[in-house]
Amino acid sequence: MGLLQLGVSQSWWQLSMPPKDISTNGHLIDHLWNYTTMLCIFYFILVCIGLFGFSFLYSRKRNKTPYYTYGNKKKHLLVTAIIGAAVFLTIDLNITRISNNDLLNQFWKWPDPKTEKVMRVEVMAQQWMWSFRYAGPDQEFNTADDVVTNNDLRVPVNTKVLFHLTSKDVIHSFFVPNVRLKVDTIPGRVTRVWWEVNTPGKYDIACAEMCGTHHYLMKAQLTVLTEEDFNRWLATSEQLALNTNDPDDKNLAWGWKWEN
Ligand SMILES: [Cu+2]
Repeated sequence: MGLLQLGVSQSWWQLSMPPKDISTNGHLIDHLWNYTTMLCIFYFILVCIGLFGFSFLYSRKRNKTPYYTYGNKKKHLLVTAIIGAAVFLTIDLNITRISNNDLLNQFWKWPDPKTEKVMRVEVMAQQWMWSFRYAGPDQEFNTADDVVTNNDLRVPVNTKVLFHLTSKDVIHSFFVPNVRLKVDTIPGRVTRVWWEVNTPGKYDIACAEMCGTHHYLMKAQLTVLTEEDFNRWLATSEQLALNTNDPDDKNLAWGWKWEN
């Protein structure tokens, strides 16, 4: 039924497009993607023109006497060097420059919970599910009042959310297509990622690292709520956590002390 609905409401062209970007920085990734794709298409067309153009120009029909060359004349070396430099400068070096700028100016500008409003979430990946942990009323992680959910991540809209992630078993990858973010979760190490999303709704979270038999089932749901709805949900969940969390339950204590 899902497929049928997709087929009816969306064209193949739409289906081949990336999902809706709901983040403040996603357009940077889209730009890099489009830039890379466009330049690859451009050079592909150039190669085709060369391949078919020269095949036509130097066909046996138009060249009765063969001409042999080793391509080592000054002219040949110059043309080769220019093409090589053009590809390197316009694709390789430029992609490096753009992505480096994006990292320095946006993605590595970590929000500081001490000086601005930041929602903090700890993420534990394991075969084959995602667990999320909120600090609870005491603002300390891995205490009895923590709100812990499985495969159910809820965040407020228009708020910076900072994630610290790790894994219980093998390497997984936290992937949220609508936010254009992907970060590995590694056993024994804490990785970080942050975002700010601007559109309430429900979105997919997937594992993007082949992590075992049920890798394909390792998905969670992201729910972006208005600040009001989020606060109401968090308050209810905190109350529930206070009433039901068992401080001696080892399975519940997978969190860690937050370090910036
Ligand atoms: Cu996984």
